[in-house]
Amino acid sequence: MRASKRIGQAREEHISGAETLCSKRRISSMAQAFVDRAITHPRGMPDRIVLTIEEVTTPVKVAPILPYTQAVCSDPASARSVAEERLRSIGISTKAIDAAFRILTARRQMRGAALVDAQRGTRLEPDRKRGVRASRLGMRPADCRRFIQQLDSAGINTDTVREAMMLASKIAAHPSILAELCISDDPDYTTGYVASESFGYVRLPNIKKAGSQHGGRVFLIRPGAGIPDIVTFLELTPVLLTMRRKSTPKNPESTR
Ligand code: PML
Repeated sequence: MRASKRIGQAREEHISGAETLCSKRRISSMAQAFVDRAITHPRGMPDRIVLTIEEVTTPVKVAPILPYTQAVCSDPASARSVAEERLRSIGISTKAIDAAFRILTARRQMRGAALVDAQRGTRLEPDRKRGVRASRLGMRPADCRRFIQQLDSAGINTDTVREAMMLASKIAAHPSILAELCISDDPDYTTGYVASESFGYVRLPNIKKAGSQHGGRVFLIRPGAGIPDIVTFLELTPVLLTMRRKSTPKNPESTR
């Protein structure tokens, strides 16, 4: 679902978006829930709601939801130093970390995510303007209830956190994506995260100052990995997220 509102003649403001994977039986109720969500969003009433329902014809992969922790950071500098420490701990180079922060704090708004070589810090996505969009992910209702309970008891059960954790978990499931760094592009949302299969989903409060327009997602890629395979996985491979963990961290030394 994508909901938006026209501003003037040429611009469209994004109001909300959501997606899921579900059985045929749940199509109507999911469609209703997404429309309800679009018309009650705090960003305002959309004037356009696009609902796309597509049959899944490729095999569905299963991946666990990453465990989460929350770092204590009082400002962007301390959030950055927590992220740097985590990324270095799995062998991401300083060059690549600096490149990721440069991309995420640049004035120009990114559309999709950037792919960055975890050693050289070079950009790898085929189309820099468009970036790469992680899509086609969902959760079974029973897992979803457990997920909500877990986040509820931590006081962080919001659409934003749920969706970010699901997205990060799909992304971390690809063997050549070593880590992700995210700063929300919502000017009022100042919590970001750094995530990987090795250290889980680490929330970074105050990673940007309220009112800042910058943000986006950077995926740090194992050197030499095949980019078309990664892009196909992110954009087209359906992944069902589960609450069960299998613990096989990627080799932390492998990018050195
Ligand atoms: C969280 O609070 O854990 C989510 C942080 C990132 C949100 C990114 C987004 O705006 O989608």
